[in-house]
Amino acid sequence: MVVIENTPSCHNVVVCTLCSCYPWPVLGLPPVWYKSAPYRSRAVIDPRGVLREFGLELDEDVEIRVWDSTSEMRYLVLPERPAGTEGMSEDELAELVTRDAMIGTAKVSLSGASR
Ligand SMILES: [Co+2]
Repeated sequence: MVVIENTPSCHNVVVCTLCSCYPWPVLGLPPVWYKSAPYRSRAVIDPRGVLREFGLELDEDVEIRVWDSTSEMRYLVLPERPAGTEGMSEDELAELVTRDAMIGTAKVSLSGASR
């Protein structure tokens, strides 16, 4: 398993174009949309558009990298730390992290789980 880090200039998204490979030991069962044909094909062709449909609008100057999972290689996104969390403990930060943030279809926000 490989963990890829989101930064202010680069956002990572995980997909499995072939089937539905997923880091299930860490994240549990994949959401239904992860296994859907539209997500699997469009995440590669139009990642910015797909993220927009998830409610995630990224600036044009933010690079989007799409990681295609296989049975040998699974990816997990390390979300970007949101502003205003400087004084928070590791446990408090962990509570902000959502499943979707670790797939890359959401960011971590101070308001917690947004979906
Ligand atoms: Co697969």
